Amino acid sequence: MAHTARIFSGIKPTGHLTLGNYLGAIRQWVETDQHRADALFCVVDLHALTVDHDPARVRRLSRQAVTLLLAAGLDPERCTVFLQSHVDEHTRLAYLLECTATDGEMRRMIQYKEKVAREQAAGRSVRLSLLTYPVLMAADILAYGADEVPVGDDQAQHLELTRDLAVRFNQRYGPAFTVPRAVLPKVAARVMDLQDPTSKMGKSHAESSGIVYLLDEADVARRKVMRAVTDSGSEVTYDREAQPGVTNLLEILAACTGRQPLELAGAYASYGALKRDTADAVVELCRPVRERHAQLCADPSYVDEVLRAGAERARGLARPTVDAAYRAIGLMPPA
Ligand code: AQP
Repeated sequence: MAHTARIFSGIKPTGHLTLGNYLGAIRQWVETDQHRADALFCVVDLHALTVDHDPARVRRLSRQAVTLLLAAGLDPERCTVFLQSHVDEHTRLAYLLECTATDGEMRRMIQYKEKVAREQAAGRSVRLSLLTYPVLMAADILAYGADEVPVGDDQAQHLELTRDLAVRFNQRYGPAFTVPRAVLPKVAARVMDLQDPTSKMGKSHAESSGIVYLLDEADVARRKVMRAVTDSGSEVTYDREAQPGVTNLLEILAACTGRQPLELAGAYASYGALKRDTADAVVELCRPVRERHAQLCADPSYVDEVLRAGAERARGLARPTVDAAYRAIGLMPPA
């Protein structure tokens, strides 16, 4: 019998979900992944605690993220949608993986270095969980025996670490884990900030004028795109080095319309027209998601039930794998 792929992917409730999250991840989950595989999609709330956070906001954003995933088209009849903190197996396994990873490899993580710099610049202390967070991410994936992990390219290094940990654990203690692989979206693997097109559009960034949130009103989203930073010169060329602003717009428009950025570059003679069409495309892309989100908010018990059923299924899948890893590493099972 053909093997059905198992897919795991997650999203952090560190801010309102963005166009980057949608084009780089959620859309592929909705359109492809939930139809072709046994897919688990997790709002990874524990990961939102690695930096300064407000408890009430994390709770609110967690519910909002789940609601938006359903609004975007994840179907709980087809896939498993759940909250990370509802399934204890993630943290249980993370400890075993902390005993597998080394201090040196954790400190080499690019995101860790970047975030340490950010926290220190803001005068905040660095939480230990910021260092160990990629191990928890590895546990998220390995607990489910996932073969594939759809991610944007910002997560590629963490995926490599997950693979290394799985291989190392299997070699030392016997075959406990499936070694997963990253699946990157073909276009819009990295949507950039509209005001700073050399950095990623990230939902946790404080400056929001270059970030389109999925729940932005149409006129707000339009204004953000129309005010996007473009580059010196006036020709529309697809060149990330020389024209990062224009290239970002071309990639967003391409991702929204299913066309190729290079082909679109040839179709525009001015930045203004490119911005207008990109703004229209973004507004039309987000509109149905926003409308469906409003409908779902009117029925919170539906979202609660999705989360309850999702956690139950996830627990059932993860527990045998994590129990087996506990035995393999040398821990005595309870009598
Ligand atoms: N700008 C982006 N372009 C393409 N894909 C993106 N993703 C995130 N941003 C972009 C993908 O969305 C999924 C969930 O992302 P996340 O919650 O892990 O990261 P975030 O939205 O970037 O949130 P933060 O808190 O702003 O992140 P950092 O940690 O960078 O501070 C992932 O598949 C991600 O690749």
